[in-house]
Amino acid sequence: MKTGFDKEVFKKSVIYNVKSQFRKTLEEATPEQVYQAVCYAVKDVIIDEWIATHKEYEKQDSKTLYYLSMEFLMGRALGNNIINIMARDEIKEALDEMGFDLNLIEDQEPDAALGNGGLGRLAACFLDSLATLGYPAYGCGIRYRYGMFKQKIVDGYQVEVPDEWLKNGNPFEVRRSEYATEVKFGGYVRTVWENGREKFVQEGYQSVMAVPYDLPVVGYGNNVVNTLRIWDAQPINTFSLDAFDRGDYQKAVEQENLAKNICEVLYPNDNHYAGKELRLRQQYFFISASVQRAVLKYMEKHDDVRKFYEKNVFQLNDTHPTVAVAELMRILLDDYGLTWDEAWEVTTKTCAYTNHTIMAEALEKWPIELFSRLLPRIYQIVEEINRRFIIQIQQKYPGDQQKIAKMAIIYDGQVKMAHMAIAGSFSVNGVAQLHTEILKKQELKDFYEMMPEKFNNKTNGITQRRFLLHGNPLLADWVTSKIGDEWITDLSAISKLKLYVDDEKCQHEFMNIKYQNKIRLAKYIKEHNGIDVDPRSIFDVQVKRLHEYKRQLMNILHVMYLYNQLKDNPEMDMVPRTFIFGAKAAAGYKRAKLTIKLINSVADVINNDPTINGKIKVVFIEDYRVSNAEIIFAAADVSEQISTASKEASGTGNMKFMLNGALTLGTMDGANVEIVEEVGADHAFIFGTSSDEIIRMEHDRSYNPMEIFNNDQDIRRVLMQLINGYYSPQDPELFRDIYNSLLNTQSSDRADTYFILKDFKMYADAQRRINEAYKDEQWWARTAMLNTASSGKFSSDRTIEEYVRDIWHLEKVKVEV
Ligand code: DL6
Repeated sequence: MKTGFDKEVFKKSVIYNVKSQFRKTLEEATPEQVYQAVCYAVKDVIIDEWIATHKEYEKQDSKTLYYLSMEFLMGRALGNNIINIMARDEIKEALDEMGFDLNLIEDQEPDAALGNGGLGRLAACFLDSLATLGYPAYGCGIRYRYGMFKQKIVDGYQVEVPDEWLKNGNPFEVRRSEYATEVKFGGYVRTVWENGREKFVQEGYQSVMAVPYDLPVVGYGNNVVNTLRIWDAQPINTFSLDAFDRGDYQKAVEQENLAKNICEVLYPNDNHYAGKELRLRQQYFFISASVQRAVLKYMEKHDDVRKFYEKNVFQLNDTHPTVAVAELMRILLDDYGLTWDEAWEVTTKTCAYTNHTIMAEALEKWPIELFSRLLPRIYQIVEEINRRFIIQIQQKYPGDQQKIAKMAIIYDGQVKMAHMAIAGSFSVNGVAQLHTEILKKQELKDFYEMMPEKFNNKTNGITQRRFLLHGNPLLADWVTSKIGDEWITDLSAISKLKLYVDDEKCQHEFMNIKYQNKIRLAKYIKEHNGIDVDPRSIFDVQVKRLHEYKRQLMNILHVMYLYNQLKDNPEMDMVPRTFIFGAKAAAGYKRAKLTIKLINSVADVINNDPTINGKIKVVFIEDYRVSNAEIIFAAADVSEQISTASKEASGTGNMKFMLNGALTLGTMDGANVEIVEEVGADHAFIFGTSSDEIIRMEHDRSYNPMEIFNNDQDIRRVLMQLINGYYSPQDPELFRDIYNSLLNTQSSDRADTYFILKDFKMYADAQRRINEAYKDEQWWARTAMLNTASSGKFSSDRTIEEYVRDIWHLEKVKVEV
């Protein structure tokens, strides 16, 4: 525990908060009210450190990172904050003495689900690491009123329910109305001459007020508290008198609605771009506010905006915040009167871009008509950036029109955000070695060839403080008892566990903890799904967003195949297996939603078949999110990372499973490659077609799944069960689309776009190897321990240090309270 935490003061604070917030005594308060009161008491502890941190940053005039992201998938704050102020034991004790269970209180908190999946959770892990390492940083995003939808499963189908996470307020946030900033949309640009200079004035626009809410991001045990700043939109003048006076009622209503709509909801698409006008509004809204504020803050203490980049760096989390390039240019040109070259130098020394996907459907391209109507001044600037960029291309590749067609920022009636991000940034990074290589050799080849110095790799990471220390307290305590607690802030130290992997007693302890965690998950499944699962069975888990490239379909087809084998041969030698799925599908993604229905239909048949003696169970965990993920990772034996090679940029779930001692069953894709490198190929189950081979087959279109279907009766049997009503007797046609997707060419797409049939038998073989390996208890225990012990590389602390070293160049700051 850190000094300075006073249990008795804390208790009084909780009692006082219940009284002042809810006019109740502790006995009368609901669990939710007690939760709020506890949060306010914790906030009291944090707030002094928060103030002190920012004072220190100011004193040192530190260079600051702005991590610009449409998504921050933070999960719950209370448990994490308590851990990071190092007061968990004391607070638990204090609450015990008051008659409350800390775990139940933590369960009152809604997840802050301001993100879809990997990209948003990565941003949250990065914030945790930045604060823990003591680097000055802001996360900048949107305060969506509704975050990622809640998923209900009704009759096997996904139903989306709005996520009212702010219903009871957010105790940790602080509204900073003093930093409210105007953001302008639409209108037109008038050119005026002033003192012999051309000036651009936006007129006839609509505007909204961006109001920031700050959330504390608490570093682990170091007094550092950084800020996640999320912006809310408010009308400038609600029903402004002006508008009424002129009878312009319509305009006043429009302003009000514009503000209301902007922050209403997170677009629930992962790796898919929907091209909606409101999305572009959201992007410009939070970027304009964040960039304006960053420049103003800098100018409070400095007088030369030309040196802005010396003290500030903007990391663009995918292309979503790319409009920052043009917005910074606008501010420098129009508000500070810099020349184009001066402004461009500042901008390209400030911005850096991370690419998170090669999926074509995720690439953002905005129609010129929409972009220029919504952001007329910004569009002018983008046109000029494009004009100059094309000149550069022409100089490098004289006469090569193809290069311009492939690389221009504006082309074919569209503004291409990735191209602008690359042109406007000094660094472009992928998120795992393989991904970065694919970017360089395939997807961004032309850009790499023209400016190789910008490209670099930063393999993703995860915070061990949430995904081991908080999510798996039994294992965390055990690890600490063996090797001390250094791993909490330096995960490379976890390799010291390697000393114990051959120690039988340790193996036993390790597997016993896994067993306890499996009991915890089994209880959760019983409560939430009403299904009994046997904690002695292999817990084989695939939890992540539902997307065809992630191949949940291959997993469930394999379950169907295994079930067929078991039906044919009930005595088959098989370790009981519980296949656990958790996944949200984008609301409009029909095939993904049908896959959820398929999983649940298969579960219904198999779980209710007494003839297989419970050897297979299938569970679909409803509403997969950060808070239940922590319980799931801790309990997994097998981590399914089975994307089509080349498609998963990195993956981060794979790292969370590894840290918690699960063995990877995966393709050589994303960060799986590096996981295997760390733990050794003998300690993971790797299968499938290589990324080179996949890319080759995509190019020469040589792959024909029908051949496999015709020649393999096991596969044919499984696929026929999709269309003969085996799992949908009421509606045999229900899964026809899935069947078709595997065998029939779909519009422009090849059949079986994600090579499921191609990899199927290799996958089944890897599954068989798992079955055999699990029987050797000692081998499994040793390998599970070895996975935990080899996970050091995958801390987001390591990732952040690499960003700092190669891109951000920040200085660590010490905060004394
Ligand atoms: O980099 C974080 C995460 C990767 O681990 C996943 O592999 C990748 O799919 C994900 N990408 C996205 C892309 N969204 N968009 N655009 O979420 O990023």
